[in-house]
Amino acid sequence: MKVAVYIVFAILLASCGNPGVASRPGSPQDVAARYLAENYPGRVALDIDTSDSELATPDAFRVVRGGDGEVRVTSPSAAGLLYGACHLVRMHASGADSADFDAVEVPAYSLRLLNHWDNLDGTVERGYAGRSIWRWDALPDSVSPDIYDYAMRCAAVGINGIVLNNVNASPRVLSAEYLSKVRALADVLRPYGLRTYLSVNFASPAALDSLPTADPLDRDVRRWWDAKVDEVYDSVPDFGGFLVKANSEGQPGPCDYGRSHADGANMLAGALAPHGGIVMWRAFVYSASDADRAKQAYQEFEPLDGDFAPNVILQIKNGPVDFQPREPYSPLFGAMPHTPQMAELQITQEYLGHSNHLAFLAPMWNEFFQYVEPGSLSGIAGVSNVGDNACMTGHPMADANLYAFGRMAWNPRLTPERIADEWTVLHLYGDAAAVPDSVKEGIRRMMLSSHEAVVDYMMPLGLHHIFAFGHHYGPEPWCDVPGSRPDWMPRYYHRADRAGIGFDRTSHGSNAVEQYPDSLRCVFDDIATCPEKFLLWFHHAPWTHRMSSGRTLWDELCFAYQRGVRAVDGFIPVWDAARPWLKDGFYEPVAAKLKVQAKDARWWRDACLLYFSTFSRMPLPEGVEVPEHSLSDYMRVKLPIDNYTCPSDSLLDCYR
Ligand code: GCW
Repeated sequence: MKVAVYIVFAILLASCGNPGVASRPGSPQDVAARYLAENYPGRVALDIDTSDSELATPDAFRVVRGGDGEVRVTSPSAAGLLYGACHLVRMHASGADSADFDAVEVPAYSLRLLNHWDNLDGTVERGYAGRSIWRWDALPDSVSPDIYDYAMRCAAVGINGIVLNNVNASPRVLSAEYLSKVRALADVLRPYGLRTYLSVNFASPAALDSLPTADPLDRDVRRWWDAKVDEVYDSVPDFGGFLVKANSEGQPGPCDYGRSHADGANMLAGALAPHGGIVMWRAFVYSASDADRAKQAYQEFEPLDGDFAPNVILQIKNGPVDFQPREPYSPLFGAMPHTPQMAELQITQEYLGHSNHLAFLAPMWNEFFQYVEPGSLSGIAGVSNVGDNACMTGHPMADANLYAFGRMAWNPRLTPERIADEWTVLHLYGDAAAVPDSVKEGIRRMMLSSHEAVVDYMMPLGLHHIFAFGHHYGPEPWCDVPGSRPDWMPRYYHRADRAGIGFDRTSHGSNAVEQYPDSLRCVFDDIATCPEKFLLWFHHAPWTHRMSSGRTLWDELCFAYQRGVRAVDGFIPVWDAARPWLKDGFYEPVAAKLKVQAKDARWWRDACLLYFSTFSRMPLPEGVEVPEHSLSDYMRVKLPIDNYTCPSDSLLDCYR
């Protein structure tokens, strides 16, 4: 089949006035035409072509420029045409000569998904950009116009599926009432090449229909899921499948009935298989056992390799604990050769300063792909940072993370530099061609160094999980909530004492290193070869341990915190210098947030160093600023959970 759509048609489409629900385009090809009409000046033909052997997957596309100047985009699918159109717009915006537009692009993964942790009451777990963009209450009768914009933003970076609701899933999402809302959303998302998925609560049969059990081997339970899945597909014929958090942090699961994760996943997979649906089963499990939390997911899942149905994919967080500012990769990756796996990355900045701190995450994800071979994965999911705020991602610069996630889900080998350059040209600068090189270079360096800066002022050298309890904003390495699980307390992770600091996961300690392939196990196990960025993840090192810089560990720690503070201070003049070149809506909010970030960076440095010095009993080295307040003052700081900014300059006024 060959269908050519020309821009003239697209202009007609685009000129229908403010597009209400009814006049929105109906297929990805229409969306592509419309997008080109609005963003690309030349003539473009969009042709479905199923005969091109280089276009090996449906979303792949080819872009060629004909002799007459017309550009031709071909793909086996309408969605591929949309991705090709977006490629063209990207290339055009970045000032590339149209001769360079020619490309064959095949996405690395057929599953490039966003996971929304959106609750049905409109709140968003770990969301820092307002309430749920879905506006569940208004559905199905009214669909927020923001959703169309969001869908286009997703399509423009190649995302092709969305899990609509929180993994801590309410059973109600599968009720008839909510399925009608889900259907309305799926109808809106479909033309943008976005498939709809749902998180499901494993106890749904019991919770929704009062079955006496949710045991996956129970015949009635299986029937219930079969019928429920049929009902879902009646509403959404191209429904993608289920995402499941089971037996994790209090969620129900198959282990409640003495069954394994494979039993649970396979039961759902059996219901979905006739419709072509999949199960994404999360590996984020840990119990309050004595075993090192970093080892538990591996211990639970590795023995199940080969037991899962073919349409089950194990969804694994990038690191073995939980989206910390820096973690080594999870050793489950690559350890289950008979089980498809996908990576779960967190775009929302739960552990990276929420939507107050600038942290461009492409370098962090790039580091993950240095260890995990992209080709070993079947898909990739990102926990969304989107809400109904005017700035959809809460921090104007956090849009770069949504962008980076999509681009890396398409091609994990794209460099952070390239992604930062693309995003700034498309979204940050008014007229990119006019921006002086010095400004561009300043912004590029700021973005590329921003994640490392956050690591430095929060948790350098492999420290992790020393956040304030609950909301995870700000430092609380001393936190001790009586009666709470030890593995939810920072001390469990930093283990500072008179001798040193860090979690001994070596062969002499918890032996978490044994879960890594031999080549890495040896490197991580030996304090002399362990990369210093992971030092305190794997070792309980003496305060006087000699670092490669020649400094003691204590001094190095102090300098790292100080370096993080300096880096953020340095972002402020860079941002000010860029002011004349920025699009509207960027300068003021980011300038204000950088001030908060600079203040928070000092808070982290001072609180952590004062606290750790009670163990090291060593002085701050010269060059590290003297803390403004006392440790006991910092220990009294209590941040209200829903208010992370304040006008006052004094931390103690703000946060107590
Ligand atoms: O990071 C932790 C978060 C929880 C989250 C959980 C998970 C959705 O603090 O809020 O729950 O991970 O990934 O399941």
